[in-house]
Amino acid sequence: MELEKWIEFQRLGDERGDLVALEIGQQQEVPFEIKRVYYIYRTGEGVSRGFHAHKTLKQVAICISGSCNITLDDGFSRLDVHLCSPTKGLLIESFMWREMHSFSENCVLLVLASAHYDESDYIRNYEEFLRVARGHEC
Ligand code: T46
Repeated sequence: MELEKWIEFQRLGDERGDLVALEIGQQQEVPFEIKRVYYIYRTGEGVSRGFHAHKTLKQVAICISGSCNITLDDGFSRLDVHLCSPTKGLLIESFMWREMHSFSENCVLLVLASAHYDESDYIRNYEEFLRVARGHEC
């Protein structure tokens, strides 16, 4: 499976600065209907987050300020991806283990999600993830 999938958003900038519009229901670039938006900010120095996969949820993560790294793992290979652009969204598919590291002090990570929050959709145990992801792939 290709781990790194990016979506480019149009920058509607002018001499005053930049603007990106994400219209719910109109956003052709996002390959799912956006049901939820959340953002992660004020992450402490050295703090890592994530360490889970989702059974069905698809997401697009956009670093709208600062930078962070996301490690993606499909159960077969791992890739560290650097996010630092408000016009580039990282598509995170279901059955993809993710870890977020190296948040800059000013990092704001905006996430578009395909479903409402549901704790039962999370796989938080890595060994369980490997079993499911490898079985899922075959
Ligand atoms: C993901 C990565 C990129 C809610 O109540 N509603 C929500 O929509 C979310 C996202 C979280 N929460 C609660 C659940 C926890 O009590 O907020 C708390 C922190 O969530 P969590 O520990 O899952 O946060 P992260 O940063 O580890 O993971 C989050 C998303 O949960 C996850 O889906 O892919 O960001």
